[in-house]
Amino acid sequence: MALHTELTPVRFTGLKLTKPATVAAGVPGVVSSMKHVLEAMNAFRAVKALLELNQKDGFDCPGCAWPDPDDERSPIAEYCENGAKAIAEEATTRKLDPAFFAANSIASLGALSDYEIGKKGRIAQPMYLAPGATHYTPVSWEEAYRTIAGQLQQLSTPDEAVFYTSGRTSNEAAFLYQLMVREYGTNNLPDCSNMCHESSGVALGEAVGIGKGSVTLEDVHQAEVIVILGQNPGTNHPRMLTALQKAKANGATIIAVNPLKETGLLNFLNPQTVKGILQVKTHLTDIFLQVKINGDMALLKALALLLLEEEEKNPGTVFDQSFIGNNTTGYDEYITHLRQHRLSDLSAACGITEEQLRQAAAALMHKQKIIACWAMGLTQHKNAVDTIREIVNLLLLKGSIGKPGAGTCPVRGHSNVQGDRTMGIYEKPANALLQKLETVYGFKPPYKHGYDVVDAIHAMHRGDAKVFIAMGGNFLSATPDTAYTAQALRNCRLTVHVSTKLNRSHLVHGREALILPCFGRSDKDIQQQQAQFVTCENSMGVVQMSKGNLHPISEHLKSEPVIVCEMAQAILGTQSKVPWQQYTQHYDHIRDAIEKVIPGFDDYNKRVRHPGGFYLPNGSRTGQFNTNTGKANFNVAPVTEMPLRPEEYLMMTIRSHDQFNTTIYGLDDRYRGVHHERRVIFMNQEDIARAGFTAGQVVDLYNYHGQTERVAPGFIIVAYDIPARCTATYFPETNVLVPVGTVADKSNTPASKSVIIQIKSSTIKR
Ligand SMILES: Nc1nc2c(c(=O)[nH]1)N[C@H]1C(S)=C(S)[C@@H](COP(=O)(O)OP(=O)(O)OC[C@H]3O[C@@H](n4cnc5c(=O)[nH]c(N)nc54)[C@H](O)[C@@H]3O)O[C@H]1N2
Ligand SMILES: Nc1nc2c(c(=O)[nH]1)N[C@H]1C(S)=C(S)[C@@H](COP(=O)(O)OP(=O)(O)OC[C@H]3O[C@@H](n4cnc5c(=O)[nH]c(N)nc54)[C@H](O)[C@@H]3O)O[C@H]1N2
Ligand SMILES: [Mo]
Repeated sequence: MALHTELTPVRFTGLKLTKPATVAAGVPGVVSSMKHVLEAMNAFRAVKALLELNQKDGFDCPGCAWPDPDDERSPIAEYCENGAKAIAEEATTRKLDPAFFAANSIASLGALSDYEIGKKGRIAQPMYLAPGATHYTPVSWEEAYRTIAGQLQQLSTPDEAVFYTSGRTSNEAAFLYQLMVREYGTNNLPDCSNMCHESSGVALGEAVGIGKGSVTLEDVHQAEVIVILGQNPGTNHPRMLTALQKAKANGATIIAVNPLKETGLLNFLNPQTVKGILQVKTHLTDIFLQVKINGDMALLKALALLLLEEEEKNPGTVFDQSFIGNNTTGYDEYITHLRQHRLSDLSAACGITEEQLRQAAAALMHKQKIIACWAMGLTQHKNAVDTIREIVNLLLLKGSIGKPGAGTCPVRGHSNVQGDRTMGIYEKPANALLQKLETVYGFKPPYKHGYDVVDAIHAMHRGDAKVFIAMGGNFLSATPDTAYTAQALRNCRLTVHVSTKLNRSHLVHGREALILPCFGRSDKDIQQQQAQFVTCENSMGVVQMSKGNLHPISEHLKSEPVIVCEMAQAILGTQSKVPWQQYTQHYDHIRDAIEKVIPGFDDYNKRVRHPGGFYLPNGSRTGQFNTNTGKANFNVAPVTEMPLRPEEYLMMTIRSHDQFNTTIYGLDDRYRGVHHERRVIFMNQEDIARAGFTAGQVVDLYNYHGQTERVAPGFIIVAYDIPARCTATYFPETNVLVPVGTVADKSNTPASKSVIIQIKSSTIKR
């Protein structure tokens, strides 16, 4: 059994359990965030950063993509506990200088946990790892660019290089990056979206003609019913709770669908209001449906079936027949399909009683302003695209899209993941974008589609891709099948990371490796004596400016746009048709270029300077469905169940309250009552007894997909309120178990929420 402890060290930190919390945020949230901030920097820098966070003339939170209020923003605290932690992590004054890298070998750093690695500090100058070397050494920016250009020029085709992007990259940097990559000659532009909301993008594109959500924040406030599926907003989008609170005040009903009774879905104490501080809590969820993992398809069909029953009894009272007739296709086929189902079967398949299903259907029955919100609990399954289309089916039956207070709300992850796509970071670009690049710049971009994340891992593993360049992120730890991905990266001739913080992808590297340190959101960016800002697009399609205000921790850092321009000049040389030099002088030039290439950015420089920014056009918001049929499309798809053998369980890999993806802020998961330990597996009490285990016991986790044994050793069993045969562990510790070969149909997203595992007692001691 290969343990790969350099990929995830196995060490227990001292588990303490408390009762799961029933109220989110409030004063404990404020205390927790201040603790993290003050550990990382002095109070002056902390106050300076937090005062500017998410203000109209400040910087965009590097945490999640939840939108800022269009109208009034709280002058002191337009952020959440986890946004403050994100800032603490980024704006830390600890730095990794050459002495640090001289004193710490790759092997010794690899033995640290992700939490320990992250706490080391910001990378302070470009670093190089020579072939066979054990330590990174300092390198000049020029030498680093020459190494990259040299390796890229030696490839037999540009398609042997892969250019990854994580979702913090600004619009400006993302636009330049795809421009460089396409002029170089490939569409190998995988991004974190491939592991995140790709299933939503595909489903919504097919169903309503745009891969983004349709609602605005004001719609959420006005909704009559909000259905939240597969999402844990209390931890991952805490400011969404404020919007839900407003909706509740306006009379909304909230239905939550989740295998876990997540605290943030239950009650909320808003720390930014007097009421919150005085402990007056808002009860959020009215109907809680504790679904089995991936039971959502059956659940959604059950709701549709119940609505159909009532519509047939009293025609025209439940479905919006005029909307359906005028704006949709495929209604008859869908209804015929729906009739083939029995409520009792659907109820068994999703694990929700018929009574509860009827209660939820009744809440939807005579309402039109319905919003569905979802995140990774839906997107990371084999049938994710069909499940999301089933959500749209339900909204279409009710005519609940393209009107105020109603529509689709896929809640995005990284703060600019949506903007990066808008800028053309996509392995399958539309021809229209490529033609535009050709007319504006006069080079011929490649039309052949490139690798997404999973394809890129396979290509590097086979040796078909030889150079890996990442604009942010932590590819090794974020991707599935960690041992397989590690081999893929190790097969490369060169791996390059443009990064703020040290992470495991720097330690599992190609023959040569480079780390290029860049500014984060909070850093002040001055070019040619002028303060620059960048722009980001949030989850609801609002483009805003973001301007850092903190003094960078090292004079060797560069901004992402400048790094791309300089790298492009080194790679493409004087042949390039792009005025890279000009783009580094003032970012307005980049935005002028974006305006010429990307639709919806007219008067970009002017409109983005307007406080609060501007909304991008969105057909599904206004009821114009730019699909293949010109209408919104119903979809017919079956309920699929994953058969489990008696010794097998389904595992979802989720986030704790103290992490941002692979960045581990702390070791607590306060709301779920788990403290000071991440190597835990949440199990149903009866499953524990049936398997002959006890809570607190240490077990090893196995996956056997495709005849490969994958093992994650050393996890402590925590008895938890979770449906039978369902388990949960934290990402990224269990990514070793996620088979690279189990992906969502059509979107190719790793099925990180439905991993089939076996659980065996371990020889490892607590
Ligand atoms: N603080 C913080 N904020 C973040 C992040 C972070 O790591 N930390 N990450 C950012 C990113 S990139 C993203 S994509 C988002 C992620 O935001 P979420 O999607 O909320 O994150 P996960 O922890 O993956 O949570 C998935 C939720 O879905 C539930 N779930 C799992 N499987 C199923 C299922 O089959 N059906 C249903 N109905 N529910 C299921 C889980 O119980 C859990 O509540 O958050 C963003 N914001
Ligand atoms: N098993 C499992 N796997 C998952 C998921 C899951 O739910 N379960 N979720 C998936 C999802 S939704 C996502 S989005 C991916 C995330 O995948 P990634 O986006 O690749 O991972 P992150 O952990 O967000 O990346 C963190 C690193 O980004 C760098 N960084 C931070 N800020 C900046 C910046 O401003 N500029 C630059 N250049 N670098 C910066 C730092 O060096 C930091 O170490 O993971 C996916 N993987
Ligand atoms: Mo994400």
